[in-house]
Amino acid sequence: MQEQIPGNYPAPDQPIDELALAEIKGAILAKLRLAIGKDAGMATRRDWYKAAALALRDRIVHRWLTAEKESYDAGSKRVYYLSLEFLIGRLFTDALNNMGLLPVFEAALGDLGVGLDDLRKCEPDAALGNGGLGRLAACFMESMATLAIPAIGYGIRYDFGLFRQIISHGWQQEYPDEWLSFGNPWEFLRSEVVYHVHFGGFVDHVDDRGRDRATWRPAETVQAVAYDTPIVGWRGQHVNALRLWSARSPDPLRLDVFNTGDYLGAVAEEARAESICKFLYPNDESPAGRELRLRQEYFFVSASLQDLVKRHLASDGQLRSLASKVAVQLNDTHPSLAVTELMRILVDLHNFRWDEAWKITVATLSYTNHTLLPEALETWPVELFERLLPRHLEIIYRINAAHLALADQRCPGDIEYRASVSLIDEKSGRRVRMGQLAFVGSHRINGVSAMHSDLMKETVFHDLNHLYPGRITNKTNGITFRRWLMLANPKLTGLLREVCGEAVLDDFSLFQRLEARASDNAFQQRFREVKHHNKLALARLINERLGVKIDPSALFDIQIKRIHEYKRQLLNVVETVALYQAIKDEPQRDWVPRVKIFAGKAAASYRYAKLIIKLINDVAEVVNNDPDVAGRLKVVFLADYNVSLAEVIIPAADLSEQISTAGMEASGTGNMKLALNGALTIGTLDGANIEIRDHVGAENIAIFGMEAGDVMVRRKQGLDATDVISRSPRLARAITAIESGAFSPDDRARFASIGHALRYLDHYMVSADFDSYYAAQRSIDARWQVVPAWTRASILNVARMPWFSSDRTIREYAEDIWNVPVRAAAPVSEAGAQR
Ligand code: T68
Repeated sequence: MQEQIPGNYPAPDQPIDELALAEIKGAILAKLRLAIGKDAGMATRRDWYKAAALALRDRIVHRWLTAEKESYDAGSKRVYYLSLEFLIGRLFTDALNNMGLLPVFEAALGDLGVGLDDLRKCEPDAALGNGGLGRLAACFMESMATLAIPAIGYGIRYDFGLFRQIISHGWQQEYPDEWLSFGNPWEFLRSEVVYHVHFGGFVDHVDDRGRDRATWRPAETVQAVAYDTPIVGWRGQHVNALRLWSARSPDPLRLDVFNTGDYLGAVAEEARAESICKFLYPNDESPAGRELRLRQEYFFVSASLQDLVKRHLASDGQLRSLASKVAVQLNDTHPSLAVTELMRILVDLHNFRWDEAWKITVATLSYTNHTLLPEALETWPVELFERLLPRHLEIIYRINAAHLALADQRCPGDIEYRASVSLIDEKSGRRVRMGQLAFVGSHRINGVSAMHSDLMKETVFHDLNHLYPGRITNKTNGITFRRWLMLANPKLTGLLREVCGEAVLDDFSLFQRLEARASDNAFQQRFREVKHHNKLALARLINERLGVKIDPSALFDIQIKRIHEYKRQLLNVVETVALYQAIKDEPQRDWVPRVKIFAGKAAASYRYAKLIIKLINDVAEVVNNDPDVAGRLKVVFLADYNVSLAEVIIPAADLSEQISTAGMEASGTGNMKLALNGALTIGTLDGANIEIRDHVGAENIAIFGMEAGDVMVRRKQGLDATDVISRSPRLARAITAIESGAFSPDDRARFASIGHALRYLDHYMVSADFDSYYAAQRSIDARWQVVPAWTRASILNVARMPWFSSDRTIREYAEDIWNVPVRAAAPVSEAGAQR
């Protein structure tokens, strides 16, 4: 019998060690009694889940404390990843898998009469993020732990995460996400780790022997309390903390006010403080409540910087060396205030000279940009800054003065250049530009795909790039294969282990061994069986949730992501309508059976996106109930898309829809997850689709549509799509059906605005790209019918995706941006590697 090595991913045929099994059973039972206060007879599933999670957590904590101590003793440089979003999903099986304890826990729970899978589902998703940006932060946390980079993720512990989506009569409705209502077994409340965060008031200036000394006299103080969640890396060798801040008032109950009988007034301060961490902001928020957003941003930046400065002082005794021991990554502009806060800490609180403080700040910070869409670039009214963060505004002005002086040197007298690089936008009622602030205050600014990084240089940051050449760098996104392949798709993982060897779990480059088998009939058959198994699971889920029966041998055509005009779910729906009409015209033809599966949330205030959801559901209603297309076309919208639902959908996908208007999707990461699981991509030359094409080969992906340059040209020419519609009877007919109420007999004018937009305001080029997309879809139909060729392309997609591991991305950050050492490759035990 092979020894069970802790943290080793056991091979499928490896027997469970009896001693380990007994120990885990004992640990779970002890937790059930002592931490939950129940015995086995009384315990609910949720009690069992918590007991098992706590037993697992104990095992992680030992590694965690060891890793902490080692990195402190070694004086290692540390990475701090500041992000307002961490879209983690469930942690239980992720942590079990990385600890190599999945089989033994499964067996132990089985012996105790509970199913691991049932328990797994008791865990609510931690949905502290909107979409790609938040999920990227979660993948990065896992990869940093895997690569043994000492790191802390800093964010906010929102009481309510991203809203729960319910579809009622086809419309999206939002409900609060009460993810904490049954407690959270992963987190440690650090009651002793509390920082004061200030707002408002005014600034005093005194002349201290020729040096201006500023003292901020804030009007309001909020406390930030730390909650730590351990994030364990692959094989459990290293554990990092995700530290999330919760807000509370230093004065939770005003007894004097309470005693006058004003009970609400007595807790008003507490309510105001707590509102900071009450809920996650949706990404397309309305102006109402935006002040709260700025408060959130400063709250978590200030607490995080105080924490890391304290840590650094404890080990180094002075701040001069900060940049050699600390790398702070700003995940988008939401933590941009770190530039001003670090300057304030150094200059106001630690008496640094301005110029030296500035050098330290720039050398410490770096910034990741995730979007070029002008409407998504953060700016704040100067007036709001003045009111909320008066000292920070002064600091911004001073940074800007030096920065504009440099601009004047570079381009003397060029007013436009000056205006374009300025930290203050003077055009739309003075506003602070957070992107410019983050750029100027960082030594590296990265985009998230090759094309996006190039566009950064050409568009939004063109002039800043000219002023600070060499700062912009590209770091193409990645995804963690542990969650998106091993956990989500154990059967495909099994095949990979068999064909590529056990070492494939540690060295993804071994995926290439699949290539030799890509045309092998017997292997193809097994590969298809895996896909079929995953499709059956998704079909079951769709039937349970929607009562819609789908054929698991149909082509599963998947578009899962936030609902946004630029992501063009509308293009997909219009094509669905055209296909529906075509099938009805010629019902006898040999149509490829397709199931169009959509999932995604629209921001609550984004009315047009919500109308698109309604359209998808209205089209589904008509199509799914039309006997003329039965067996050929089904349309499904799955509600409440989240990480856990993605884990079921992705392994079942045949076709991945990555159809954004070229130039608008910074990278995409769903595209990588789907291709890794063997879906072929139909996509535009946008974001990381381009790099996916380069890796999988142009013959194994379906590219269509305008390129980013064409889009810009067409925009300049005007958006009216009458010309393209008049040349495409198919498109004209689909639009007419939609706008005239063919899918909304109860309200024929419901989609008139969509028809209007498609005809005259084709900003996202849905009409302009339609014919090309329709043709690409029909070529997919043709390919699907040649089963061996399709299977081969699907296998080659899997085989050629290793580069998109977030381990590769994090290695690049570590080398080019953070300057921290990285473990060469996760150590593989002999037992693990040689099987
Ligand atoms: C996404 N951005 C990009 N933003 O759209 C996607 N925005 O192309 C990319 O792959 C991903 O980031 C990771 O780099 C977002 O997800 C947001 O969620 C967001 C949130 C708040 C405010 C603005």
